Amino acid sequence: MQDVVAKSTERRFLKPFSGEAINPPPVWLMRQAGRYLPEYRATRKEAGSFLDLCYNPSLAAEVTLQPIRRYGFDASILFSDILVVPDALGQRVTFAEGEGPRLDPIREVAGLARLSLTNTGEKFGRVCETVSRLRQDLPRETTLIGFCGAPWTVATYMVEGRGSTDQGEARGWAYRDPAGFAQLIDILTEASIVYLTEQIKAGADVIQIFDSWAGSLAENQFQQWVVLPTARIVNALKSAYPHVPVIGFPRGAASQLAHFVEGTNVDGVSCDTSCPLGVMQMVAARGVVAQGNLDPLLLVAGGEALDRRVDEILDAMHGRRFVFNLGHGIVPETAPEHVAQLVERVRRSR
Ligand code: 1CP
Repeated sequence: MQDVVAKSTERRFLKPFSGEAINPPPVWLMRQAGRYLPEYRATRKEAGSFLDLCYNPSLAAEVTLQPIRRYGFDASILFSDILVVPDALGQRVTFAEGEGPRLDPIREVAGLARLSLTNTGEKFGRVCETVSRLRQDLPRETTLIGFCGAPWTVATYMVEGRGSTDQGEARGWAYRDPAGFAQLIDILTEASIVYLTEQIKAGADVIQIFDSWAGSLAENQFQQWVVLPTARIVNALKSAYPHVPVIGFPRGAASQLAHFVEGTNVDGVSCDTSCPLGVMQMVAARGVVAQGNLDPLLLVAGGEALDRRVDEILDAMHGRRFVFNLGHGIVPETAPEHVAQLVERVRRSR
């Protein structure tokens, strides 16, 4: 036990979460494993479909480690996808090449009969096997982040059957039949608690909850479908694992961040690109770690524009509880050298 504590205190990533602002700040990037890396594209080919890759512990661990080998990030995020949860619950998910996810949509309560938490064991087990391998294979100073999608965002894919621009079908169901929609959110909340608990048991040091479509909701709907289910997940994890930090990512909801922080009990908030640096400072002043928020397109552009914005973010967050990251995931067009430029710039800051 003492050894475990000694190891974890060496991890720089965890310092802002224990109240210690460090310079340079810890750095990792959302979608740091992915198509911008040639070695990812090679492994992806070998794996077959995208979900085959997510469920193959040896290959999923390999693609998780690729960006760590190249850049030595302070944190590594499990390679998987938020849509593993509906897939494991029994709603078949496919990824059409170049087209994103496809699901057979569930648009009313009767469709929920297709889902069952008791069937998730095998698929969750394969993902957790990846987590255990990673905890063995990662350098000991690298923090391992486990994750899931937030119930609201996962529900939008289950209801729409694909990615959408306005999440209209899900918002419509929530207005038309709030009690029925709440059943779907409850199933996802329960499944997320089980899934994240297993990831922590397998070796995840930190959890991030991705709510990519949180920004499409009205204030009262945000409270009901984002804040309350997230709070349930966070509090369930905290009652069993109080030392495991949980980061929320309510993308597009900068104007509701104070409310999100207060209502969910998260230890950190990942901030999207449109979130003002002043709001990130406010988050940090409340004793919560702010993470973010460089525009992923600046990482495509590179050059001086990239350096200038990295410096602005570092200056604004200097001496505060902060983790350097993007405002959203790395896009496939990104040159790997620009990622190296970014990491070096952050690491050389004082
Ligand atoms: O190989 C490929 O071409 C597949 C591309 C890809 C990758 C690399 C998808 C399909 N998922 C992932 C990995 C992934 N997804 C990770 C791995 C860890 C890392 O960050 O390196 C994570 C955390 C996710 C989370 C995820 N999946 C989110 C939340 C974050 C976000 O991007 O907003 C969402 C919304 C998804 C759904 C999804 N999976 C894949 C795609 C293309 C999408 C988006 C579909 C859409 O709405 O357009």
